[in-house]
Amino acid sequence: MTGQGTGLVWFTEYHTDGAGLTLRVKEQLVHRQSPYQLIEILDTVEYGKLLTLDGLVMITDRDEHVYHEMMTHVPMLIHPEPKQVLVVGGGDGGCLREIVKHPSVERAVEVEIDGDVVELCREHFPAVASAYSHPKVELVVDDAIDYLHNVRGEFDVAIIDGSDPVGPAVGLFERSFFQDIADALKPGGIMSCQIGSPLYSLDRIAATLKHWRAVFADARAYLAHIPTYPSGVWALGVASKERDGTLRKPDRVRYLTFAETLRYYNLEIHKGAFALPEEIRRAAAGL
Ligand code: SPD
Repeated sequence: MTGQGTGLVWFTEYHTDGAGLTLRVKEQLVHRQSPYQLIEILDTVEYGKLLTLDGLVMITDRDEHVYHEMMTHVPMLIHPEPKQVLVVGGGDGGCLREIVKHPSVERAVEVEIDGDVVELCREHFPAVASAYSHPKVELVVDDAIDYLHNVRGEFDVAIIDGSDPVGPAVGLFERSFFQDIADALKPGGIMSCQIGSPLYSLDRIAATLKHWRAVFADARAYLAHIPTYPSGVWALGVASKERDGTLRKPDRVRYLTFAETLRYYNLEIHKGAFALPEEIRRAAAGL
């Protein structure tokens, strides 16, 4: 944080040597070095509470719903009947909150490496972390790379909600990890994953989709507008174990059971999110 001497305190996440996002801070609530990363929670003037890991924005009160609804409902409504769901990372609990809205879900397992993130989010973001007390949710505090070694054909949907590829999340962008995810999925299984900024990380988007195509039968990128993430537009993606018209249309009937709880996702957004600007489409297609 900077500017203490001026009476105004600001947080900046630097996106490149010449650009960043700056938010005015009311109060620092948490500054904790866990065994894995620096966890900070700040109360900001414009975006409410902000969670950062190693100085990178993870969630804010104001726009976390966009990310969590798009990471969750896109794969969950593509799959015909998701019962067993895996979340990798996601220690704030936002994806779990969205997953348990689906009546078909029998069990949602979250594997998060850093128990301190979960503990602090339960205290400071209770509305985001609300599903940790849900009876269908199991929290495993472990390295997902180790956890997945013994998991075969268990899950219908896997949501990879890691941080950016620095620190403990580096391994979550490697091909071998995606192979482990594919192995952990049942036939017909669907994965979603956050990829990066199309403006700053187009190469990473291309490389990630290439890994997915080597491991899954089908893969597509989509976009969401997340104001506090670098460049404000974020690339996510889905991959499928089958090439059967998968990554097919969302299930309208199931969507209607929780539509009134949503603030960003709807069926038009689902369809439109896969319409990619030309250079992103080419990168995602490996052209
Ligand atoms: N640079 C932002 C990438 C953040 C991805 N994960 C956010 C965690 C929210 N549950």
